[in-house]
Amino acid sequence: MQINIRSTIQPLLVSTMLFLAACSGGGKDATGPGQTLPVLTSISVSASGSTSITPGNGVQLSAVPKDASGALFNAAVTWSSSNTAAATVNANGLVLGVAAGTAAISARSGAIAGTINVFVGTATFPLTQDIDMPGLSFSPLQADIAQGGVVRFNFPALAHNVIFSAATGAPADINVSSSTTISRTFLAKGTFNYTCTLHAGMSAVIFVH
Ligand SMILES: [Cu+2]
Repeated sequence: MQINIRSTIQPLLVSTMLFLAACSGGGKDATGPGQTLPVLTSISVSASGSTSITPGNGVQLSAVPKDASGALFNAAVTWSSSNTAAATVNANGLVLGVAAGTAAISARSGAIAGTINVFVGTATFPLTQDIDMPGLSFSPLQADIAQGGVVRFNFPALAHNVIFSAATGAPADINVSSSTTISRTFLAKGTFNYTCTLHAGMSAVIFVH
């Protein structure tokens, strides 16, 4: 990118020196006789992946500053988000989804900026989830469900129980059971740990979103 500027400047050197002597100054907007030094005209912003993301997930953006002819222009950019409640962006253009919404992510250098819209959707979680009990364990060990979702505890021939840790909105415990399926509905969002008190180390967790 530096090469573009130099290759334009050097042929201009003699005439520019005369020009600068007359004008005393001249930044990158200075013009020499018959020629114009390149100036930053646009910044194009692109994404390495989908710009529809979910909270907690991200997408990498890149910015390409260009001059009027479309050639690369050497300029550092500053990233910003129009809606940090929906998505944030770091100094390197990495966007992180925060919550549902839309954010215009901009790369700016002086008066020139490029923008791309990022859409943050809420992740969808299942309304039903089966928990099996192979051996002396719950499976899956971690389950994510939507608020109001139902978890079906599938008890094998070997007896277990399901005892929830104290938590607001935790459903009723399930007493020692075998060869049956017993469901619990999770009406509150939160993290619900549970154990089988018959078997040491047999514990798992349900995240309600
Ligand atoms: Cu058990």
